[in-house]
Amino acid sequence: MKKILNLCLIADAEKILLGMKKRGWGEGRWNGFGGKVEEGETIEQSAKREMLEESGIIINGMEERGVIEFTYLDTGKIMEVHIFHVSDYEGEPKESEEMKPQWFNINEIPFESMWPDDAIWMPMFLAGKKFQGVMTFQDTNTIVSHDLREA
Ligand code: 8OG
Repeated sequence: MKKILNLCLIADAEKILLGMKKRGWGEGRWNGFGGKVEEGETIEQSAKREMLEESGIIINGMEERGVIEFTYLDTGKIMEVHIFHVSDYEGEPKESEEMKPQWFNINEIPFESMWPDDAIWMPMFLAGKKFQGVMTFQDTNTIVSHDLREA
């Protein structure tokens, strides 16, 4: 069954906030903040909830930039991830049980320690473009095919 998830990124021309995932899916990788959409929630509500739970930050303004459907051939998992750009927020990032936040210079994004697809879509995200795509993974480390286009 397809799961719907959100992914929230605070970024401007100089810096981006990432968190080191401390446990579970994506453990050991730098990523934005987010998780599964729960029953009764809109995708935006779930994005705000996850951002607050994982980083202590309250989102005041956000824009959906992209949707990517991921298929993992080894497990049969299908995940639709809605990617948001957070433009207005309150609070300072705080470490949570799931994430250790850190600001990165926009020219020093640690792609080698991130999901391998991030290097593919992040340039469009950072350029303020809207995009949609599909990515097929053999397992969590290996992309076998992808199709990403501006929406
Ligand atoms: O609740 P949970 O920690 O399982 O949520 C997973 C988070 O990871 C969610 O925000 C969606 C995000 N995510 C994936 N796959 C990928 C990916 O390939 N790249 C990035 N950057 N994030 C991903 O599930």
